[in-house]
Amino acid sequence: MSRLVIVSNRVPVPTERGPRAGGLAVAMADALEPGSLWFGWSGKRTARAATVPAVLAEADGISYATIDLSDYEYRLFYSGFSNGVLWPLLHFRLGLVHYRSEEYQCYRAINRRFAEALAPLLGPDDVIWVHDYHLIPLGEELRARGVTNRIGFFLHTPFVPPEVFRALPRAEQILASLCAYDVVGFHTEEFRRGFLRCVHDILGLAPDADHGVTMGGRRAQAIVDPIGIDAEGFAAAAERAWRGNEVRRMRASMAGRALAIGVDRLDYSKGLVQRLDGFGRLLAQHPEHRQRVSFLQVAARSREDVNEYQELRIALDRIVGDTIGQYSEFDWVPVRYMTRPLRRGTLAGFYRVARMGVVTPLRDGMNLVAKEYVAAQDSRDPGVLILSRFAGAAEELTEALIVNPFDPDEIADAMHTALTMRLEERQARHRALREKVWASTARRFSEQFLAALAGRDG
Ligand code: GDG
Repeated sequence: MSRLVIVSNRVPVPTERGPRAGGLAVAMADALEPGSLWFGWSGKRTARAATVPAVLAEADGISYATIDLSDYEYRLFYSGFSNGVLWPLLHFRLGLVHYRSEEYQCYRAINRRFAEALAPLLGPDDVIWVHDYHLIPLGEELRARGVTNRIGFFLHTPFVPPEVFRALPRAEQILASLCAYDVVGFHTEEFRRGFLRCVHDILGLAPDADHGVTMGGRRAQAIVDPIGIDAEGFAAAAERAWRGNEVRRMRASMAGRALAIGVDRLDYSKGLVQRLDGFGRLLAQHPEHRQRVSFLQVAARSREDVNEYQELRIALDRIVGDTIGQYSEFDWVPVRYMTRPLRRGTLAGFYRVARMGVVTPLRDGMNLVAKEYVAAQDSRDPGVLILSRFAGAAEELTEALIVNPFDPDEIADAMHTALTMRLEERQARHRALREKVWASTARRFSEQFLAALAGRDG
């Protein structure tokens, strides 16, 4: 059997046992088999550029190979081109794109360095699976080093139509890099369509009938493969946590009131300000909910070196402070707000306590929190999922209360509907959602991707 080699920007090295926020790390942990190799950045920043040979470690039968980045490279490659250009662009936020050619050069150089460090570790039968927008040119760089293995790429963010993608300086080069893979995967049909339209309009290549693009004699197959979670495992964790100390403390602190929950990396794509505005409007328009519900927003800090993330934090501090100041009673606060991550088990337990899960990103590739919230519910007395129509998950989870995340009034209306929904309707919606979350798991996601990469049907 061939060995699986996973490549991602950040490798969760086995010594890191703390809680992790981030969809990729969580989904891959559910999918990795013993014998695999995981390659990428160690997460360490050094004063000077790192040497090429990767550092190797092993845990639970999985090998980890990592390289470091210098502070300078981190700034240009990670905070700069990856998170200051590609991330906002792929989330339709052209106004936040800050392109600098030196950052793009560094982005290419780091992808070259990844390829130089990875190529010597590869065996002839290895199957290579590259993840996410930081590493788009990696496949092309491996090919340039004579690697002929099957190489696939999965994009965890949305993909945009050509009208948006054209704004990217070097759009042609980035698209051509994607075409150097054997398989390019997206969460939804809409994203794949956007990609194929870009290839057509910007590169002038016509995709074939089976969503393939042929460039320079090589064919790249574009597939739709929605990511999922280990639903069974997550549900079991939620049940275990229900009997644990933290959930007990949480329930005692609610004193019979309803809990609403939001869990996100602190990111402008997640629609946090509009969501809190929506909750404030619920309290303004429906005074009957005051003192009856509290909103817990867990927003683990991320990418703090990027300006927009610092500004978002200030905006959130302000709206949380305003809402608390305006509506609190001496024995009740409307909003609880944490920027530290929680343990995964605790999170699962809190989802189960919550009467509504509020997932309202302005754009999201998939959004695993939506699926985790569904998996954690008690089917006898389930909570209600409020979900943005612009999350990839909305393509599957149609029985959620679907909202436009740009409209705080619509969010407030959905919250009112959720808080007043009868048990039978909650159960019926949850039954349908549960079936979908159990059918579209992390395991199915990786099996389908690897089948496509091996040239088999999923
Ligand atoms: C990208 C795409 C796509 C969050 N806070 C804590 C915590 N988390 C965990 C959640 C969830 C994960 O992090 C977040 O995943 P998402 O999918 O919601 O979002 P991104 O990080 O933006 O992920 C996204 C995903 O990749 C996979 O393809 O769905 O669209 O943007 O698992 O539970 N975990 C813990 N404490 C926290 O405070 N333990």
